[in-house]
Amino acid sequence: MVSEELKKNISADDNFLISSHINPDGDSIGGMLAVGWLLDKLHKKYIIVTDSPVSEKFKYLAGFEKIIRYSDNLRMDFKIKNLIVVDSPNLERLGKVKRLIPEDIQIINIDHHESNSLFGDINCIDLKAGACTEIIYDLIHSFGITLDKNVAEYIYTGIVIDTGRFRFSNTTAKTFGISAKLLDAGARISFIAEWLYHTNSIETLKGLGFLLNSLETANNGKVAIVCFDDTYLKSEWWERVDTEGFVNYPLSIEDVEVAIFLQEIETDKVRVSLRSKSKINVNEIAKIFGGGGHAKAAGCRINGTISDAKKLLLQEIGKRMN
Ligand SMILES: [Mn+2]
Repeated sequence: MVSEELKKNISADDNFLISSHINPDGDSIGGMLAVGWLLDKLHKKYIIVTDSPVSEKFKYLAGFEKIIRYSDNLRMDFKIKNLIVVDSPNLERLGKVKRLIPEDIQIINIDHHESNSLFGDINCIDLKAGACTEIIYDLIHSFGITLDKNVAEYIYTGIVIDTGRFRFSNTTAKTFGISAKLLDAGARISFIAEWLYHTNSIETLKGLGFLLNSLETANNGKVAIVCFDDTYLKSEWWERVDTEGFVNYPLSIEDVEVAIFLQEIETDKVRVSLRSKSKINVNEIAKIFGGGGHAKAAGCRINGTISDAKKLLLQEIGKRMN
């Protein structure tokens, strides 16, 4: 349910900063744009800033270019009074965007992560929501504003990405109910499916081949690990690889319960994606390393080499498996 307090503050106050977690996914991107769309309707000023670049994959969303990547020279022509955070369990996950937050700001926290630390002055958390954009759908609905094609696609994108195309257990009857309304409002569902799931760059496929070559298992075949190491980083095409969904390949192996995807983002800094089929809560593991997420999908960053990260993660997973 959307609280009256949230509604009141969004309509009363001016000047918003909208952000989401580092390496924003479809739910973050769709969610930020949907909040921006609502603020436009309410004639508010806002700016959307993220720590990391947004994947070109989502460029079909109208106004995609409104999402600005953080830089130290970023100048705003208005003073921000409110921060709306979408899809982030805590403020640390905003990365460098944290530097833009003044002391006296009001924080509005819209999220569906189990691990959410309730960091907002107003917390709008719905753990049952398949995607944050479902919560934003309710918010827009509470204002009685009619959806158009653009916002329908923002919301739909969040839902398709976070529910794994309506397959994960977070998919509810409400998810389908909202999706029906989005279809009515003009969301191009078959175009989006074709673009998100059946269109790849050659670099992405080369990257996937490279990644699958590194596949190994541990814990009697219950953990599968894939990684991108230095050699990959030295290729001149790796930046054009879209790694979204790669971690699902090792997870698809029969008997594998947990999949680990390691990517050395810079020397001695490893980006970790964790997926679980059910028994092991990977959110708990990611939290140990300062990350977070959901029970079945989580991420974190570990300082060290790929093999350091592997050892640390296998230790933690091992403790929970035995
Ligand atoms: Mn989400």
